[in-house]
Amino acid sequence: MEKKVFLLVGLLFCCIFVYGQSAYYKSSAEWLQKSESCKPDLKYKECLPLAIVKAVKDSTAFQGWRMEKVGNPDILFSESLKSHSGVILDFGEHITGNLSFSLKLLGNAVSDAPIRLKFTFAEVPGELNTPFDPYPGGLSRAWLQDEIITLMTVPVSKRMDRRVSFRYMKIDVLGASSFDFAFEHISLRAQSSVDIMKDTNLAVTTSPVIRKINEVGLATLKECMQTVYEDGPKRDRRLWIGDLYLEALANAYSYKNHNLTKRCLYLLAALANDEGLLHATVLEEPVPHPQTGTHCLDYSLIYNIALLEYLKETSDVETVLDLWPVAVRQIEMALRQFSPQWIYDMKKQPVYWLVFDWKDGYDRQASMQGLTILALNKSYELAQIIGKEKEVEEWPKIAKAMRNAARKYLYDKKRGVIVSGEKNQVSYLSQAWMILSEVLTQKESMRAMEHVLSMPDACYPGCPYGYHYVMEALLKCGMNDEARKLMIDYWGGMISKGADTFWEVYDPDNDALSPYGFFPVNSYCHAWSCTPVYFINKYPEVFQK
Ligand code: RAM
Repeated sequence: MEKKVFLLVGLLFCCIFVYGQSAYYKSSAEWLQKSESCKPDLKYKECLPLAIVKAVKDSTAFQGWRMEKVGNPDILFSESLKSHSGVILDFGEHITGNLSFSLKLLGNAVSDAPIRLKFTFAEVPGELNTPFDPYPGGLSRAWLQDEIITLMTVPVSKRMDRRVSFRYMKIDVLGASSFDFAFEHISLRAQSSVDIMKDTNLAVTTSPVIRKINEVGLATLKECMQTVYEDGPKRDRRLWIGDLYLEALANAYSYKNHNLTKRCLYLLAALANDEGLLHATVLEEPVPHPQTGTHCLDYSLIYNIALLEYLKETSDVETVLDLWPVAVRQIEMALRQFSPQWIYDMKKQPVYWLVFDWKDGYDRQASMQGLTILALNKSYELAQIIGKEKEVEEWPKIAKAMRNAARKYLYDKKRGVIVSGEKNQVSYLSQAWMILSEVLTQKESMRAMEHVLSMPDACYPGCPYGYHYVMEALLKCGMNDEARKLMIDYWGGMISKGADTFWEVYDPDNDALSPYGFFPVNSYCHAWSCTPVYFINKYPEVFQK
């Protein structure tokens, strides 16, 4: 009963927030309610530490560190914690939740002073072995998972308020007097909105490496499926449109929790800005709200594609009819950014943030041209399914004009590649987006991809998010062997370096790469990296043979 009242009050606040924003869509408040009604219940599991490990410096290991098993956690229940300060516990898998522990006195000890403990949680070994301070990163220092707790007396039981995400946990005793104490209990209450799947009934012919990639992808997705599709359970712990799209694709081939997708689509729509433009990211707490001012025009268009995929998976026309005005508006907003020649104008005000990939120096113009064409085509397909194509009959014509413009201004016919920006940059992603949007014919697509893959100085992606679209493009132009190789080299490469969930950022040649100036703050269980699950299960003829 109490919970119900609390929820109702919360929802009321949200509605006030939505109305207070002078909502562009008149149904915003209703959409927020629909989103809330799809909020999943979380499933919980008690997890215990499996081993004591020690960090070993190893230049051949990922980020220079690996863990080695040195003992059994049992000793922490009988021996003084003071003699084990700095101990590292391995929980054996990536988990997300709240830590609980209780401490007891040893022998005849009497507690006579407070104790001070520091817990550091890490997704990967390097994170535990790189000093956090002085903090050089661009994002909040508080994302790093080190927590200092002062306990006034022992025996004591404690549940940590902060939800953490990790595999390894280090405990330092920062302050204690002469009395001895040990753990009586320590566990993590792990949470997710789904129960882990380890397999998706892959064909018996599937190679062990692809099986392992599928398994790690499933674990990554499970960790990110909380009460929304989070981008990363350690950081940023919120819904981003790009991550939602890729998670929903993988979900459709695994957990099939389509209600979570529905919740996220409604939530984003309800929190659009006063022009109807979606925020790239929204947060659930303390009440659902957008990260005001954060708009990524590529993500706005990806929303439409996600909506179409949702419809194809669920046949839920009712939801799509509700959200159709949102899709129309995202297209309108994108079209405003084009030149009279139908080329995406990177300088036109307002200049929008375009994500596509975290990669320094990557020119996004051609990618945006390609994505807009694709979004026009997919949104038109959506219109046809729900009987709205009359409303938007000019879209195919605009898409055609953009395609012609792309071929005229962005296609270097001689070399057979798409170029982007003032410096005519050749990148993997410029090719990928022009292939996905069918600006290039099948033959031209293969030529462009072959060219870029063999070009040592081509701009390659920095993230699994970017590589997702490269994979899609390879499969679209029939380069199945190359797609398989890319999956094994790239996602398999993370596994060879010790990944048990896939990382936000991965460049095989630079373990320390970070968009935030400090690799420990990267997310090492990241939603947008889970899509091998989608590829492996959607294309069994390529990946399961
Ligand atoms: C970061 C995260 C997230 C991504 C945005 C654009 O915060 O990596 O996944 O969607 O950037």
